[in-house]
Amino acid sequence: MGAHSGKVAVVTGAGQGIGFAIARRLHATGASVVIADLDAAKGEKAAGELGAGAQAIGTDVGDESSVSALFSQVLSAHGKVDIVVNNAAIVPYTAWDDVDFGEWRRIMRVNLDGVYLMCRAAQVPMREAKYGRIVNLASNAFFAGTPNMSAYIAAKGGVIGLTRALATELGPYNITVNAVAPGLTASDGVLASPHKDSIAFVETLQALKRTGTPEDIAPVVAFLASDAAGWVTGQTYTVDGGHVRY
Ligand code: 4PL
Repeated sequence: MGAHSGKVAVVTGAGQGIGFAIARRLHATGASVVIADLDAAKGEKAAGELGAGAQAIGTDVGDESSVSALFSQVLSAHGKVDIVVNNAAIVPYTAWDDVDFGEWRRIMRVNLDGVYLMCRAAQVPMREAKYGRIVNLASNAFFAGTPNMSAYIAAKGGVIGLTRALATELGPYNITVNAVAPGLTASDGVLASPHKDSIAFVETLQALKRTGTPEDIAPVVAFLASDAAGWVTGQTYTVDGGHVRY
């Protein structure tokens, strides 16, 4: 019996990177896992790697009807949703004054509106079941004010705020809402972006002198998504090798 056996979990952005590591962890500990990624082909490939008990549903978290279709499909396949992990995000690397309003909105749409839409849809079946575990991915960049990520940091601050607010709103229904704030992590997205060039410098700021990986993030998400975390809600756990401390 794993920590998530019999549970149904939806993980957004799980076609790669931190999301995939989370999906793999929840699957390994017994959950049926739905990989909700914008890139349907990548999602299918990820689900295929996990095997039985994993499926992919192409989803745009910033689109209300796409999110609604995701939950309809999950509910008709499984009859419930125990765990939702809101991981999908755009991770930009753009100087503040090169971000125009269209780019600002694009990042807000996915990174903040997407979390709102997913939480709003998730709480319907969770309320009915009087059980739910929602884990939102924030970032330690919210605490550090990391350069070249202004819209991302503003959105992640919104995610932390929404996490606190929804913990209050959904607590009476036995739904916990928490956030995990990774630091710079050697994810697929980071390794394909200019962020990879910050790895050596950020390591000098960390208490732990190595590069964080998606496998370092997944167990903390898995804990907050488990029955064992039933007395934890409204919190943000920073998982960054001791980069920021507060
Ligand atoms: C410290 O969340 O937290 C780069 C890229 N550096 O996405 C992040 C730091 C990045 C971060 C992040």
